[in-house]
Amino acid sequence: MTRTCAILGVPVQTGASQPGCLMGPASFRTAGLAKILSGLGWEVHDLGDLAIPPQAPLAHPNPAVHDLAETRAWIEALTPAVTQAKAAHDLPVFLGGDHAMAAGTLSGLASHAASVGRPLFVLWLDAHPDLHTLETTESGNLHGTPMAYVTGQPGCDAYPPLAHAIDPKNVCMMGIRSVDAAERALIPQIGIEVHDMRAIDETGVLAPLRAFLKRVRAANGLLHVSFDVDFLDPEIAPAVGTTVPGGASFREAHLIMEELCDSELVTSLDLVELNPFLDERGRTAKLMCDLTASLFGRRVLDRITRSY
Ligand code: 6HN
Ligand code: MN
Ligand code: MN
Ligand code: MN
Repeated sequence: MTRTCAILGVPVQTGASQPGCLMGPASFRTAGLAKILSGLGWEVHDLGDLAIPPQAPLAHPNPAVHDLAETRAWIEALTPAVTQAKAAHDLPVFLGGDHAMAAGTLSGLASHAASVGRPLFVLWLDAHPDLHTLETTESGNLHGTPMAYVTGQPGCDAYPPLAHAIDPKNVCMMGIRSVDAAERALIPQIGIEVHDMRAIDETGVLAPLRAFLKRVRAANGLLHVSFDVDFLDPEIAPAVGTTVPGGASFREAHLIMEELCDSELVTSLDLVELNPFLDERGRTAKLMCDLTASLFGRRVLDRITRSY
């Protein structure tokens, strides 16, 4: 049976400090994402771009917070759109847009998971844990807050009420290498599994990934992958506003996507933080498309049988 994939553009950029992520969905489309996925045998439905109406400013007791009304509106627009896109397609892909998008995609996916009675797991590929609340963020850039919101942390009540929180124990982070003090304190407190770059240097990506996938399979979980461009080393992926040196290599990233493909566990995907204004002749957009192709079944040789 042909598997179906939806593509939904989410041109949010107000969660970041500098403009440009607005052009993310257009850059992915220009790089030929839909054609690449249909070439791999998927039935692709491009749902176009989501939009929000212009917003009146909304103040927050934390004076650093900016563009709160926009992020709220994106969450409100995304939650039902994502629930619907997931109900109708095997593997929807959400094209950011900055990572504030994940506050809405994960809230929508958590609702879908609750409606089908399965737990939602999240693989978070990022240099950052994005675990700030609206009270702890010092930059005020709300792309640093989605993980705190969707796991139901106090301090996010200026966002829309969350119908279904995600269990932090169902979240696995890889690639982390820039953590602020408030986030550092929260990680052990809520029990998120974090593999920082030092851990990945020690173990490689496969051992922790396979252990996580085993947990997802045992729980019959849905698996969402949230892929922030800054997970990758800036030498290979310059088109992102929050570069941190020492990121995942070309092969580490492809190996994760290939292993995810073989597992057949992934049920949705975010591609976020691509800032085409900072790209070099589209190379970051093309790399992100190639990585997505690995997740959707592109391979060098015919599939070998693997037993989990
Ligand atoms: N991202 N922790 C920093 C901040 O400003 O709160 C960086 C956030 C980066 C956000 O990776 O999507
Ligand atoms: Mn469709
Ligand atoms: Mn992020
Ligand atoms: Mn990041």
